[in-house]
Amino acid sequence: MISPDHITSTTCPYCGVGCNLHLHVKDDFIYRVTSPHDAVVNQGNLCVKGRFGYDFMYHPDRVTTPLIRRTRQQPGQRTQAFDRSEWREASWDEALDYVADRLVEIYRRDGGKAMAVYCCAKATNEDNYLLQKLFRALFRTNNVDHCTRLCHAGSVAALLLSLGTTAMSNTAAEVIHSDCFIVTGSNTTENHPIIALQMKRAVRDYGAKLIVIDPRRLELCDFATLWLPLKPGTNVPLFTAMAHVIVQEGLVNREFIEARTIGYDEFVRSLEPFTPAYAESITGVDRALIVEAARLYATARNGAIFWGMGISQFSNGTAGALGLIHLALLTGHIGRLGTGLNPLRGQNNVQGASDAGAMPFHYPGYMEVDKEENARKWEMAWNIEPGGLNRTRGLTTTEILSHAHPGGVRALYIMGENPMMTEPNLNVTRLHMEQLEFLVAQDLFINESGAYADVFLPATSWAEKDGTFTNTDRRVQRVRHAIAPRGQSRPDAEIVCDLARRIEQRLGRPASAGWNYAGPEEIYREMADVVSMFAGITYARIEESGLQYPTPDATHPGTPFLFAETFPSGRGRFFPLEYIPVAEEADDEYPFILTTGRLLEHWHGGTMTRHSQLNTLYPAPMVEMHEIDATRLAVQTGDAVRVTSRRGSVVLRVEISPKARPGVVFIPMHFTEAAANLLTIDALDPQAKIPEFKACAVDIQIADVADAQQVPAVELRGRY
Ligand SMILES: Nc1nc2c(c(=O)[nH]1)N[C@H]1C(S)=C(S)[C@@H](COP(=O)(O)OP(=O)(O)OC[C@H]3O[C@@H](n4cnc5c(=O)[nH]c(N)nc54)[C@H](O)[C@@H]3O)O[C@H]1N2
Ligand SMILES: Nc1nc2c(c(=O)[nH]1)N[C@H]1C(S)=C(S)[C@@H](COP(=O)(O)OP(=O)(O)OC[C@H]3O[C@@H](n4cnc5c(=O)[nH]c(N)nc54)[C@H](O)[C@@H]3O)O[C@H]1N2
Ligand code: SF4
Ligand SMILES: [Mo]
Repeated sequence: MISPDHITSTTCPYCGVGCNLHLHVKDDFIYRVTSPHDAVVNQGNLCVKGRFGYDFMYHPDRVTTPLIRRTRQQPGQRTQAFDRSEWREASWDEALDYVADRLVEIYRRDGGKAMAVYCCAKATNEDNYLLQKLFRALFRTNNVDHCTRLCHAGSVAALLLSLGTTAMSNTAAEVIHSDCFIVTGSNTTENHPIIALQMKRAVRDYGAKLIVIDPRRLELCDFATLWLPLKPGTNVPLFTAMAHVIVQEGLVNREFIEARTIGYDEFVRSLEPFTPAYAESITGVDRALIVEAARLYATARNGAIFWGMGISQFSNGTAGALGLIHLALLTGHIGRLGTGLNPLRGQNNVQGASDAGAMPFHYPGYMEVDKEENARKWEMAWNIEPGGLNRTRGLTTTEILSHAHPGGVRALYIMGENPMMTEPNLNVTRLHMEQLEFLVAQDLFINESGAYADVFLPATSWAEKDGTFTNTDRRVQRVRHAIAPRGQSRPDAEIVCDLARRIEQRLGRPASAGWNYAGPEEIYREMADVVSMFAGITYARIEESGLQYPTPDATHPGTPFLFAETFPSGRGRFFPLEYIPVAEEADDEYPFILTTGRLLEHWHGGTMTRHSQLNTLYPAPMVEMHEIDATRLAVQTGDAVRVTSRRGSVVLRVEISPKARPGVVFIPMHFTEAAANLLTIDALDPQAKIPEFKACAVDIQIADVADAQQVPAVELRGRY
């Protein structure tokens, strides 16, 4: 038995659950991860990623020296370079001077509109706060965004429209206080495993009724009272038909509607066409099930709704989320323990990166960039002349790349994201990447996007730095370094400050005191001094366990659930909805609907998990399909097929799965050798600008022999 030199308490770097980890360290090496039984969020439970997925940081492919591409890339001819021989090692001074020179050259020539940055939902609040500050304060641009755009943007747009808020209203663990809860568009077992444990406990030990609304037969269906297997893209008619039933049967909470909402009468009129029969004809869900689900939720004492990407990742994603908000407003299932509107946030720190201003329309704390008083506050905090900050909304991630052309975005700085795996329609995304004049990647690995970069800046992983992450419950928790940085890698915040000082000097701006911090706590303080909901959060107070914002002052205990009295917008607003089908439906030429998403063992573009022992658990991509479709195609599990959409084509092996429904196939997004996003469509939700990752049309053919030889045979593990 090894005895550790020390055990460091920190927060998991994978998902938004935010489990507490104990990293056991011997000789500056993490050899084991555990979690204490009294951990507030996870009570000692961990999923396979938190427990075993940390070894990517030791992988030989990790880059720990600054690199510069040997040949200068020209716009229009930029190419991917994974081969180290195409890069040369550089000192930090040389690399940062080069980055500063080229960014300043482009900014001087083309102004702030040519500059853009992708922040990072894997990095800390402090890292993100500083990077958005750099681009806003020094380059006077709001072209600042991150993967939240590809994620809960539809939910955020809907919550802002209706309630004036963006985050989860309640704490996930409160699910044991719900007597009925809906899980929709969320494969919670694989993607928020510890919350799924709590949900199962709510059903098994506390007698709660679970309603699953999802096209796939997920593991949670084993625990559900009802499963509504809808056709992808039909959330709006389904939820609106539930509202129709709730109103028709007089199951509404009159008192709540009168006291706390607006627009009810007009909304009720709009419900008329959305009968359960009409919804059945569109969604494919039996009308009796729709009625039963509506009754079950509406008559609960405490009803809660949890949702995920199956709601927001549609060109009607905002409308889908509004459909859910309406159900809570009709029934008053919000503002109490065990109720609420709970969009499960995905990345470990997507909530925090959004809170810290890594968004094109908002400064930190969701302060709109186009409001004068907000701009003035940040000008004072950042020591900038009045009128200095840009007051126009910036471009979103999806727009930043589509604006990469002369006269548009010329320089892009990517801290820990991978658009060449995670944006839709990769063949077009690639053309945009090629058009950039200058690209910086700050990451642990040269991923599919970093391979296009001019300069690579090696960042440390979460286990080599200090700071905070904010989980899906709005809980700000500590991240602590357990081991020394590998090689020459440096924490993101340190890299950003070092670069900012160089840029400031080149721009001839007075050297502000703003880029010298004693440590991450001082960075957090700078933000919390302006953003009142974080004002009461200090590192001392979150030493043991995190605090849930809003925490307005030093004695405030934090806020487990929101909206007991009122909504930030005052009253919750109903919005009459229309059913707009997905951008691309199945037809004779492309007869299957493709939906994309995640697997328990892997993470997004795979940069972390495919460099981890987790990869051995699920080593190659598979397309999940129903037995009926497999019979029709005359294929069996393990056969290689070519899946083609109007935009691209991939070859991978079949998995006949009890989760699939006929006509709908599922491809995970994690595998570069069969990237799901070669197939997906870049249709966007008009309000949230989120892409339609969850539905497009594909054709499937048996792969020819040459193609089949390219894909390794896979041994199937027993999965749920
Ligand atoms: N293992 C693992 N965990 C993760 C991640 C990861 O990459 N790997 N990523 C994290 C991130 S950033 C996020 S955002 C979360 C995402 O977590 P989830 O939201 O659970 O993500 P997805 O796997 O994309 O699955 C969404 C579900 O939507 C369903 N769906 C598809 N179309 C529709 C529809 O029309 N209506 C409804 N109601 N449902 C539909 C799918 O069948 C699927 O079950 O996971 C987080 N956790
Ligand atoms: N088809 C399809 N596409 C999707 C989705 C889908 O469901 N289907 N889901 C979308 C969603 S919800 C999301 S959130 C996005 C995710 O999209 P991305 O954020 O682009 O994906 P990741 O693979 O998580 O990229 C994280 C990167 O950060 C690096 N990294 C990790 N830790 C650190 C750190 O501390 N510092 C720095 N500098 N880098 C670090 C990792 O090595 C990795 O390269 O994908 C979206 N794309
Ligand atoms: S549930 Fe999420 S936070 Fe918890 S161990 Fe798994 S990946 Fe980490
Ligand atoms: Mo996400």
